Amino acid sequence: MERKISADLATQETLKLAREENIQTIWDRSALQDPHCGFGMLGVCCKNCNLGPCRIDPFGEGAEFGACGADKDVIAARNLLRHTAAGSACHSDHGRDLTLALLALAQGKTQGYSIKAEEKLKDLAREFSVSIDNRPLNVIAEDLAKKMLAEYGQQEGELVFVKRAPKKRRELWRKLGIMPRGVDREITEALSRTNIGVDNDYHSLTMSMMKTALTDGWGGSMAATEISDILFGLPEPIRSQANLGVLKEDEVNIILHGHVPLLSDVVAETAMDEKLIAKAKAKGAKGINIAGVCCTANEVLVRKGIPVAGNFLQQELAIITGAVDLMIVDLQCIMPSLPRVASCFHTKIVSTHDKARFPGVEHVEFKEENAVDTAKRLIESAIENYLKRDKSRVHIPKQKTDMVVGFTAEGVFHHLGGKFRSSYRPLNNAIIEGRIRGIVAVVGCDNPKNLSGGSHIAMVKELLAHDILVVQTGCSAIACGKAGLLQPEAALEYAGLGLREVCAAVGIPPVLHSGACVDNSRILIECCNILNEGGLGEDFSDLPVAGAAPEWMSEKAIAIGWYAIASGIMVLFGSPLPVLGSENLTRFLTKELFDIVGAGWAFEEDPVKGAQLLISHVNTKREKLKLGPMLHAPLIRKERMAVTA
Ligand code: SF4
Ligand code: MSK
Repeated sequence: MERKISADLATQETLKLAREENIQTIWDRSALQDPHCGFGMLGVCCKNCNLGPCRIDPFGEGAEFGACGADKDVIAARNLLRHTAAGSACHSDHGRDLTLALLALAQGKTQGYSIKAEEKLKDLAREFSVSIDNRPLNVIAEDLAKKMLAEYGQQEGELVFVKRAPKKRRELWRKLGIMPRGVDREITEALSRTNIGVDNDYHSLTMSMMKTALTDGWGGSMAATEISDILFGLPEPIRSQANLGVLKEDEVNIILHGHVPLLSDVVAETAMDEKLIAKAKAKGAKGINIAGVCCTANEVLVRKGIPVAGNFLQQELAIITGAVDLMIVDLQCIMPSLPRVASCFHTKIVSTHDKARFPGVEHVEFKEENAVDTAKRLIESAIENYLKRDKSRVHIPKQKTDMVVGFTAEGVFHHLGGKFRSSYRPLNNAIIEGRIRGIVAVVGCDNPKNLSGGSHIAMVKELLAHDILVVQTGCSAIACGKAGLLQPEAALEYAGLGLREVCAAVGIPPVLHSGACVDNSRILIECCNILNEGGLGEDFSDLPVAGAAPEWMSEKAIAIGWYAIASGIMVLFGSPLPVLGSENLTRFLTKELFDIVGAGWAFEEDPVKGAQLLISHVNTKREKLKLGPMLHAPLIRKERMAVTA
């Protein structure tokens, strides 16, 4: 299979350098896996017990059943449920870390943290039935954090955030038996179901996927977003830049990589300390440059405007520039290869989270009670390491693109509603009147099996041409940021006339960057707000909206996809879930689920064709809502794909 390299010039250039220097990257390792295991891709291998491993012949010529008697439907469904549980656990643990930090802050056990969004804390407290009357903020925060933590282990009842969902949807979840009780409760049950000889029906296994993932979207991820806003501030539109070109030849470069903003936010703040800057200058650097990779990047980007060095696929490339003095990692999406790549340069890698360790890598345990001291220590070690940088090996690509980011559910009220009319009405009206066709969330990872970021760009451009407002999170947002789609001017070049008018009127980009992967929960809230505003139906499944992850790779993406679908929002993946070995499960996920929850999966590798499927889905929803025709014909795009093979 011919491997496709990114459309991004900085990636191409640095990859060329890596190959000249014989440094292996994800593209090389991925190619070495070709052809990927067919059984794994089809989802029909199982190693859930020691009777196996077993595999089912998808062509019906070999084994039809595993040793225990499991058929391909059960095996594929059990595997997918395990992926869903792992993805949900990852996001939910992220939310738990943030909640524990809020508790520690409330109890006076942190350094460098404060309540940055007082009103949001109070709103959340009310939602969790925590009294706020004349009580100090820290007492409110303590009670709130304890209640939120208790909910993780709740055995009966319903998650509090679920009350935000439309009544009709909640009733459906109850009727289907997929209303989530507690985060840990459902994840444990999911894993229990997948043990040998427990749940042997792909239908009920699928229902468990949705129930488990709902604990992510309406539980752990939503908690992560809300508490991040409380601790670090509500994002607001802010200018910044993306791509490897944000690294600086004459400054100490520190990369923040991972997901949980607990340390990264403090590092970004601490790096502005005049004494530390003076220390860097004393070593010959002009300053301290902080940049991010992956979703930690998105967290500090949308709140502080810290530039992004790259998305998932660029983490090794950042080191290969030879200009990174320190890479601080926490957890999730951190390639195990990083220490090997770093060993070719002076770059120091420091792990900071107890759950994410690397052999041979210095571990500086991060604790909230000494966050600032830890940040200082790390920055000082980067300054020391700057002296070891071999200037002759520094090769920073020049590419960096301006962007405007930081659009939240609350922000949409402000921007699309206008300064003096905080309301979703103008947004709803733009959809109803046919200026905006609908809204699609294009999110998720970048993947060398696809077009390495290019699929996001091609899909988003096609959607924009059809007057679809695009909301983004994660590495997808970074890919589009690098391509210049997160600038207000992008509306003039890529958006259809209706969307262009709306963007020009309020001065927003046609693609709204909403944050990190956990912030897909913001998109759920935006959908709630659109429904509450009225005129576009009563349930998520009525809305002209959809979700897509053209280059998904993480189990977290599966969990996100599932909670969107369980909520009634159709999701398209650029490569199929590993279920195609089971015709029954595939049909259930891609067809029959639409009749059960009003949404299901679609798979399409070609990003433009994928966009067309999404557009057609949005059109169907518009017809069902009896909305009038669009005011303008779609934009005819000269180029379909700005992607090289
Ligand atoms: Fe094989 Fe069944 Fe054991 Fe899976 S659970 S490894 S299919 S015997
Ligand atoms: S970092 S989960 S590669 S979006 Fe959130 Fe990017 Fe996917 Fe990780």
